[in-house]
Amino acid sequence: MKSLNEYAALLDAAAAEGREVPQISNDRAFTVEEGYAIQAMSMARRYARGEKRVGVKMGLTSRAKMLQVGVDEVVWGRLTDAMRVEEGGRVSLSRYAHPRVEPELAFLMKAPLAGEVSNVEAMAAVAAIAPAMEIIDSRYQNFKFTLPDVVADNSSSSGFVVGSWCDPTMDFSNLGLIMDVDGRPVQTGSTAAILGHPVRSLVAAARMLARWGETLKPGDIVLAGGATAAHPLAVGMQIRTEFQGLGSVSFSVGE
Ligand code: OOG
Ligand code: MG
Repeated sequence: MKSLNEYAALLDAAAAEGREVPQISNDRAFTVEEGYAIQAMSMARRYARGEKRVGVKMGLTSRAKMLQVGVDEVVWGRLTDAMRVEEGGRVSLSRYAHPRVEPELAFLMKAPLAGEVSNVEAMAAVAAIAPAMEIIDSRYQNFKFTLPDVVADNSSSSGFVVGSWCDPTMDFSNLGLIMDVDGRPVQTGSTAAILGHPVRSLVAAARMLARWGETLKPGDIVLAGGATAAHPLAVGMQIRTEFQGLGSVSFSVGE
């Protein structure tokens, strides 16, 4: 049986090289708490290589996402500068194992936020919101995992692209969205799919991070979680998501 730190090293190397590893849960039983401990150790390796934490991602905040991966608990992970994809930019498929893309709403923080907070307190700490997409790439074979597995794997985080920042005082509780590939819609939905209102994902972030001694800081980006099921990426695709009232965000996929 490997130590938690050995699993962290394994997942970190798999993420860096874009390849698959067996599920930890095939090897041994472990708890969600141990999953977060592995995540922290694996991310510490990235920070040691010079990557900077730029925010966090929430995951499994919509029913569509929970059903797609068969895990029904909200999770979180860390975002680094190396995961950032330029708006309208191109990603290289060879960097990933089996990437998927999903429409997300992004928050930009202007004040610290931690612990038990109300929706109103959470929004008071938000500078802006933006249309966004996340590229998820589970490091596990066949994109299959248990709750502790996915938590250990930084909740499948791999890349994210954020569109133009918008006024957060608008009502973003139920904005329609369409994600298309080469001009054809592949997913449609609403921001209401995110826990009924995306602000609840931010409230959950503040609470969940605090358990691990982390806080949201000014300048942090928070991804609220996929509003629809994720779509597999392939070379040559042009991906674009349009959010009602927020504009659009796009990127393309190269070799
Ligand atoms: C787990 C990460 C979930 C989301 O937005 O729901 C996630 C996965 O689906 O691999 O990022
Ligand atoms: Mg996501």
